[in-house]
Amino acid sequence: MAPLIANVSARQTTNLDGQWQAIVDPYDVGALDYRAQPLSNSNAFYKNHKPQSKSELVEYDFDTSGHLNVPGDWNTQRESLLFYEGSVWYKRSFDYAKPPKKRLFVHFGAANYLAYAYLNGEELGYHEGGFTPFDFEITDRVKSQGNFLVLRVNNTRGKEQVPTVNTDWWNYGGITRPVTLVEVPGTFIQDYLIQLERGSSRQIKGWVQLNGPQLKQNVTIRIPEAGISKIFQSDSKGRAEFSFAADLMPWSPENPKLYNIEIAGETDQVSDRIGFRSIEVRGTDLLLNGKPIFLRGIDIHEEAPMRPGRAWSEDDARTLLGWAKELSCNFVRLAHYPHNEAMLRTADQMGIMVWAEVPVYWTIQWENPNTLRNAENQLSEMIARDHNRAALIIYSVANETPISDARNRFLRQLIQGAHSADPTRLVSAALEAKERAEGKRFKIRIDDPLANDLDVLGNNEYIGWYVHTPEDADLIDWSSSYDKPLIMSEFGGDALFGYHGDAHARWTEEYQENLYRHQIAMLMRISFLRGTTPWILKDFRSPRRTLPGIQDYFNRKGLVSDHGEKKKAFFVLQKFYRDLATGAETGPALNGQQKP
Ligand code: GCB
Repeated sequence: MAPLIANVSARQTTNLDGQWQAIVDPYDVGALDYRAQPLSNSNAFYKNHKPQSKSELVEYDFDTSGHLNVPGDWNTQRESLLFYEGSVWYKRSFDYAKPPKKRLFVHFGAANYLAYAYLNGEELGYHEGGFTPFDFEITDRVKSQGNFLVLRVNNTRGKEQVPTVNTDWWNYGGITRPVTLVEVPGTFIQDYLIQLERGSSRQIKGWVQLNGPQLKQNVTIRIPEAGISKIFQSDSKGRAEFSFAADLMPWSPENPKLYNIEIAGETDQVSDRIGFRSIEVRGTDLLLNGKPIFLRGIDIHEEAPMRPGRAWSEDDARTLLGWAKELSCNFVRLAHYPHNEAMLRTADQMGIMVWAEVPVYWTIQWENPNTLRNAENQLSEMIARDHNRAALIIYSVANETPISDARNRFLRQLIQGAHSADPTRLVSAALEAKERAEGKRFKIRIDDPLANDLDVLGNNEYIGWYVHTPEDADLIDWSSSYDKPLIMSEFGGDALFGYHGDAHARWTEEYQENLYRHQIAMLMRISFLRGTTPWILKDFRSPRRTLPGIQDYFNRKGLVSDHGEKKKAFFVLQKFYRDLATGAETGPALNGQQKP
């Protein structure tokens, strides 16, 4: 696999989206023979072999096997594939007149979960992980006419994987994000980090990484609007590190200012839209551009807003983040895996801060070194893609993971990895706290050895749904063993849109509404709380949720139904967030600090 090319949309690209030929192959007969040995003869589907005579036996044919849309999950494109877990072979042909000195890459936004790539009957490589981009160099393999690109995508769940076999979301398979051919010069700008130095409001610090034979070059960074033009030299590894002062208008939710940035080497140039802001922790406070903030957030799964299936487009991002804006959010938690790049870029433009997460979810194989390598790789691919987005303030390394030495070791590696790949951002994880009864009240204490290593604490709780009644929230007191800010990263309960009853009838909008009211009152009593992301913006598909007539394989904790209808609790949260935003609600915890 080639190193990831940053900011693909700003390059010279050819889009390969659209209808791809597809063969559904539940037994992997296109990859393995009847002794389960890898195939490399004409029986291998990636050879796209055609019978050479009327007697030749060939048992597959892309041309007559039907099509699937790319990008798109396969589950919602054919009824027979809704629950499908296995392999699908995708094929697409293209011509490409590559100028002699240029290099060509094929870039996949994401394919869930394993992807095996082939061009013109030859293997290109393999990628593991369903939510991060990958690319292969095809400079020496591409022909001016008649190329065929084949991708076998397999979404079979495995214990050793990240995520593992057990989750609470749909295992959408397929090429779920765009596919592009990217043409670059022989030596090109592969990646760059241009952000404010941690803790500073005027020092830009970062690096540019070149790739190719001519690694020592002059590299210029220009910010025309700010009158900045700086020249640096890359070293023999193609890396130019820099630091310079700049007087820039800070990016914030109120004013999501983005600058045109031009990065030019001697052989290549690329431009981007980048915002500059600082994000820090001081005691239990979160400081955005030096001022205390409260994160008015919501959790989001990467599901399309108005149609079934995975979201991937800018339109999807605008609708989902538009609902968050309507709630008066300034923050979203993109659960439980890296979402598509359009979400991050749209959040940058709309002024919504982002928590981005890797799918280290529940109980994965903490002792397995391959599982750790895989998680580290997914984390670094996510960081590489998004590390220039001002909106992105927090990386989360885990969700609801049970405390053990092996888990602590595993997650510490990830925390360290995130800090060293990107020293500018904060690292968190969604933890779980234990409660104990004390007289008529209940005490919950944030106490997890991992908290020492995190910048910001996240905690998930389902008071009023899985435990206690909604009213019991009034009897709960929270404390923390750490002088750090807390984000209540999940709370909520299910309601079927349009299903009504009294406030104690499960699954009704009234139950959910009542739960939110008591939650909000409880949350406002937590002195170290600096953000909330209730679970969740929109109902989403989950194989765990079987109750007929209510769930029908949907988790119904959305504030918005899967058809985009707003439930009563939406308006409770909206009022709370509006009051916080205008200062009408301060709450004892916040000391009026949430403004501006
Ligand atoms: C959780 C998980 C989330 C689930 C949610 C639920 O704690 O983090 O992925 O979907 O609870 O609805 O139970």
